[in-house]
Amino acid sequence: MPLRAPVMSDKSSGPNGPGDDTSLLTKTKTRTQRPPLYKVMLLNDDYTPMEFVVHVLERFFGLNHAQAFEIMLTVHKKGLAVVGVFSFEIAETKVAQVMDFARRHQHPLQCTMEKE
Ligand code: TYC
Repeated sequence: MPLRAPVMSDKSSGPNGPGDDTSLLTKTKTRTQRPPLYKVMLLNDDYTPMEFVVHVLERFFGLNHAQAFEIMLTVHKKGLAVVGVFSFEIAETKVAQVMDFARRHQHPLQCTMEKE
């Protein structure tokens, strides 16, 4: 590469030496937006059989039997429990699936979602 003598337009080496570049730099901070998340909750009632709730948790929330039983018991004792956290569309689908499944089996089980 041919060498040339430094000139004034070389911003890194102006007449006052290197580092005198007064041009304004605009820094654009890019913040990654995370999608909002929604808690899906099961509510307790006095009529839905425990085994049915356990089955729902295994079938629609991918829990193993022990996890499903534990969450079912939490709902039974505390009145409700979060069974999963999802994007809006997935949460909506889970709620609809559970509500439809419960209705078809004539159980009053309620499933709701809430922004985290
Ligand atoms: N409370 C119900 C019963 O005693 C069991 C139950 C658990 C119902 C969880 C709903 O989301 C529920 N049979």
